[in-house]
Amino acid sequence: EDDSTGGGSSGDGGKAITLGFSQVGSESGWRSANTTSVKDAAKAAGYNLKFSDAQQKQENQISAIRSYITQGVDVIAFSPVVVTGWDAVLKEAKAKKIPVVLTDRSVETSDDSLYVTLVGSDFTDEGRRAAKILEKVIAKAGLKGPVKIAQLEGTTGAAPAIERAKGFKEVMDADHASDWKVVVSQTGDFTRAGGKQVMAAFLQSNPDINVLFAHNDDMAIGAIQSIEAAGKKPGKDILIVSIDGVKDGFVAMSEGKINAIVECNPLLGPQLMDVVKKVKNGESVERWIKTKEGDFMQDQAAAALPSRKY
Ligand code: GYE
Repeated sequence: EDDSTGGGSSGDGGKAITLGFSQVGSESGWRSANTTSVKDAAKAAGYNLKFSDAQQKQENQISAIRSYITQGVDVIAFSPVVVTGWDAVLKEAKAKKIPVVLTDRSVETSDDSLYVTLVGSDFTDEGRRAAKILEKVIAKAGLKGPVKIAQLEGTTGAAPAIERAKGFKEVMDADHASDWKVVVSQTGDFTRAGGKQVMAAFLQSNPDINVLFAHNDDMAIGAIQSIEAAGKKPGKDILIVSIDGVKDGFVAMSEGKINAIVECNPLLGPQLMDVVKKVKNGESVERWIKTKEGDFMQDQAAAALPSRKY
């Protein structure tokens, strides 16, 4: 899926910036909001945006980036589906002197000069925040005895999946080595269908789970369907903490089915367009431009819902 929009004037008399953007896919509510934000911000900035959706496949992203290199765009931005395997194509961009900006997700590379900056969240910290807010959720629910956690991981090999698990484990190992245990953990690929299916299997193999940590709201929402189908109450029999803070997550939270959400802001478009302009003009930018976000408990959900922007 490819499309190209804009191409008008840059508003300052110069030639419009052509930005090639390779999106991960459309796996979640977060992703849809992110795509809208990028498209709207590119339009507002007067850029010529070339956008492609990789449908969560790395090979599609690599070929989109290659085509942007061939077309000679001014700047390439992409949200890498997984962390590894980018060096070759990034070297091709560098050879053609096309700067690369990462958005949302990071890469692992042996050569730091292969990208200019990352605009996105601190996923390790989100994992820590999820564990911290789970402490509150457990205290509030008055859960006694061993905490048996099921973890629904994001896409295998993706930065947010790796780092959210890492941050969560860090707090767990430091403060809850004796009272918390992750009894099952598997990927649900950041999708509702994945969350639903994997949670159903978890409930079969480990019927005594009393906590779910989902790496995103969509998987939590899918899991809720399986929990209810198993005759249990989400948010009561199984306490749920997830990450993102999309509207449907807030709806589930206001219904009492999710206990807490760690926010991860997808509205990166305006910041990205800003950075792209600076990079195009040869200005220096920070290596990591972090997103600011908050944490929400269930009792804040109803009040926060109307003002949620995604
Ligand atoms: O949490 C999830 C999406 O990379 C931060 O990707 C993003 C994650 C987000 O599919 O919902």
